[in-house]
Amino acid sequence: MATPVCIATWPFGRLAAMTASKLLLAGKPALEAALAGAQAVEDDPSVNSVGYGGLPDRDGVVSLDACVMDGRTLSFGAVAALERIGNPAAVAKLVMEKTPHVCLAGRGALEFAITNGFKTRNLLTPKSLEEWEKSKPKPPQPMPGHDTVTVLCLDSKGDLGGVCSTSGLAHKLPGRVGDSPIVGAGLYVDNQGGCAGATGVGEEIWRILGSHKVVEMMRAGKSPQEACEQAVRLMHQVAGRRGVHVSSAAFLALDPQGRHGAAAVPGTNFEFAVGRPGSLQMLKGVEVGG
Ligand code: SD4
Repeated sequence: MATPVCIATWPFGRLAAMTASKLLLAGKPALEAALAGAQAVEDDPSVNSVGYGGLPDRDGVVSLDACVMDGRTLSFGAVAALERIGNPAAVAKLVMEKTPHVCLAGRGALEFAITNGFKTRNLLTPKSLEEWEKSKPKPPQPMPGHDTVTVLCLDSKGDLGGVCSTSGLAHKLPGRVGDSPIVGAGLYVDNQGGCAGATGVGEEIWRILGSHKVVEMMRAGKSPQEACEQAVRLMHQVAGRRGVHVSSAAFLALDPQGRHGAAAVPGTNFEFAVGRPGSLQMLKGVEVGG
């Protein structure tokens, strides 16, 4: 028997970790708990970067990215650029369970969701529309402190599961896909190494396949904290090769023993929630400079 743990990104990670922890304590599998945690955030209209109420792209359209991964079997499913469906992570789980594929995008993902009983809705809220109008001239960027929800869980059987869900960078080009639905980039989960997730500028996270890197470093013996810090250093180095600076990115990780870690690019101001039996803490990711 393992002691269940759930970690989740950003201040809204508290809601995700609370929701997931209840299920973990009731003996539910890690992936089911992580999905419920992510979904609680997707359904919250006050969160303007995930699910319903997410920030729209350049043309004012909300398009969502998500993936799920099961650490026991390494099964995963993803959806990218999914419009009009507020729970992309649940659709990603069905892609994993019901299709021979691992990722559906755009129109095909929408059709698959509708065929499987998901209801379409307008994902724009008056608040997300207003914020989009206010910030219009800016280039695509993460909204500070309000970003992707990544939920990583260890269940009482010792299995790991993870879910990642986002509306991506605000004002992104239509059709842009970030790191979040890309297994290895925004999320990676393997019972034998650990699990890791990311938030921030997806192009930089994807370039180094950040979440997979973190898991491989844990597999090789690094602690989750060391592995996250090393991934941030690598991201700085790689960005430096192109003469650019990473404005915002963070990794968080959980190993098979239930130890957690998190690290971020300075200025990200990354917070995450850690739920263990009887406790829910909000912690800051360690900032690692280039
Ligand atoms: C993306 N990584 O689409 C996501 C957005 C995010 O903090 O996490 N922002 O690039």
